[in-house]
Amino acid sequence: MSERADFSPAHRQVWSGLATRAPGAQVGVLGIPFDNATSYRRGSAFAPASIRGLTPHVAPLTEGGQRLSDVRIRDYGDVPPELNWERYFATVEARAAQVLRHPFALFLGGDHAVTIPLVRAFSRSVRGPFGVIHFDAHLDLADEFEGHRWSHACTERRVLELPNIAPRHLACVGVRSWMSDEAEFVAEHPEIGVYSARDIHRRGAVPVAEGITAQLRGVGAVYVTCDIDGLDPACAPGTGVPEAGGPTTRDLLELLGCIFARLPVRAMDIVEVSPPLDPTGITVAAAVKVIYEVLGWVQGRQH
Ligand SMILES: [Mn+2]
Repeated sequence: MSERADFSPAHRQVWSGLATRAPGAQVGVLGIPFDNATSYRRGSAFAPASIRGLTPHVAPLTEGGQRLSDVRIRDYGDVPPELNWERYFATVEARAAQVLRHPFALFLGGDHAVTIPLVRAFSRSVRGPFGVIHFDAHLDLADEFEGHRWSHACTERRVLELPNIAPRHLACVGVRSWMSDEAEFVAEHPEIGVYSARDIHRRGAVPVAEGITAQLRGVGAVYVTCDIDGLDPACAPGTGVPEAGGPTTRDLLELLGCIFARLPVRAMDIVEVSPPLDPTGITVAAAVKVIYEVLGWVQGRQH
């Protein structure tokens, strides 16, 4: 060991020193650096490296001062991108299945299309019906977008084709941008929960989260997909398709805190963080803040 390392605090490592290769880690992590499905500005392929790169500068404590001393993270690295989209998604699905053996799985996108193979793996890893909470400015319920059925605008439409999820167990949160075929689909499926950015602003994050937990009550497992463009661009400018008028990072933390306390969330992804579009780094910082609070909630479950 070098002298320099001796003077370096333990948390000056990736994941603040919480990473381990030993079996039995509570949290498995996988990066999916893929942004070929982005319809506008790219760059989310750089997100896993940027997110990990910030973690040595974060102390292993939550915002409430809880030490993350009991959480261990097994980081499986990234699924290296390749040009064959179908083969890539098959690889992502297979690698995700391994990560889903941990009590909690954290996936780092990538654009929102990566959620398609991730939720497919999730649907196979759970018994019985599961729910999805989709935090996003957009619904991602298009059947096809610009000729692609695996566009990042089609994510939840593909998810609803899986055998063990019903439209009534999908909650779209932070919504403030629609396409006409999405409006038609939601009109045909009024049991889909749509919680708009305006709902969060007017009613508050916790009452909205209580509505979501009531909607998903009874499902055995929940997957949370967190598109960073769900946040207001003031909080998260570094993303491909920004939409003004969104909730704050504070709102998101309050929402997720309530959801993790009340529902069996077994996996989460954070997608659409685009470091090249994030000159001050606040979008990556927002993602890391959310991740560390999630680690605190996952640790709290063991006790
Ligand atoms: Mn999305």
